[in-house]
Amino acid sequence: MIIFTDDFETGNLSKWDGVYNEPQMSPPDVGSVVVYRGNYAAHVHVKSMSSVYAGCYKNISQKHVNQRQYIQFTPFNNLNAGSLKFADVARLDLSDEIQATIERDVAGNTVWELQIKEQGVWSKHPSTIVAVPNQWYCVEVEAQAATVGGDGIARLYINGVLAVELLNCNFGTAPFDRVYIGLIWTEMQCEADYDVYIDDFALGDSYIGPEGAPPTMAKITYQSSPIAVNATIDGQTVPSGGQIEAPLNSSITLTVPSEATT
Ligand SMILES: [Ca+2]
Repeated sequence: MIIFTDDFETGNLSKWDGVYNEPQMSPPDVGSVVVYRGNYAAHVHVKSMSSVYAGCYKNISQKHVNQRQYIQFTPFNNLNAGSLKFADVARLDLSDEIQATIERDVAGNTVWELQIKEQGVWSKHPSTIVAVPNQWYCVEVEAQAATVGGDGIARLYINGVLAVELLNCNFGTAPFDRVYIGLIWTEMQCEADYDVYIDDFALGDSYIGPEGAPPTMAKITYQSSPIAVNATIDGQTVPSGGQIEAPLNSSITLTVPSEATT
């Protein structure tokens, strides 16, 4: 079941419970330059230094968490090997965390990875799926608290494919408290700043999966005879003809002229 979504079409981060940023970073924002779907996507401008972060969070109380989002990053030249963390399911005491990350060597070879913290102990679990810049990825993190201890579950899905699965995780039994998105953390010192974009976030308690290809156009057919109907798309009058073709997120209005109703 889907519990919360944000496609960022409000143009801001008002659906989230809070934003956070390391002092050298700007808070996350919402822009219209790079989007997966619609007109807006969330954005983090990442400073070139390591150990910086900026993002937003949603408070939850769930033992089984799926968080899905589309992520794209711009090219960057890392000067050391390390990971870049994009998404997190966590407890407020930070005893257990489940994160979608990329792992990069000094040559720039980059793979998607799952990182988990079990009772305070971190481990990295790289997949074989390559992560390249300037491309949207559907990234889903699944986390399940333990029921009796030692039977927690963590999974990473990339573009609908199970990339990493960890059973028998030593998570606690309490519900998870928060999901984070943005640039959670970076271990990499880079030559220059770069950017991370996020769109179509969904939070649920079971597998969510990709949305499919971004929608292009929707067609609406309407009857304009014997009574004339005026149609607008996003406030612009369109020629009458009985059919409107418009992007799915458009605001479409059909009105009957007042003289036609008498
Ligand atoms: Ca959007």
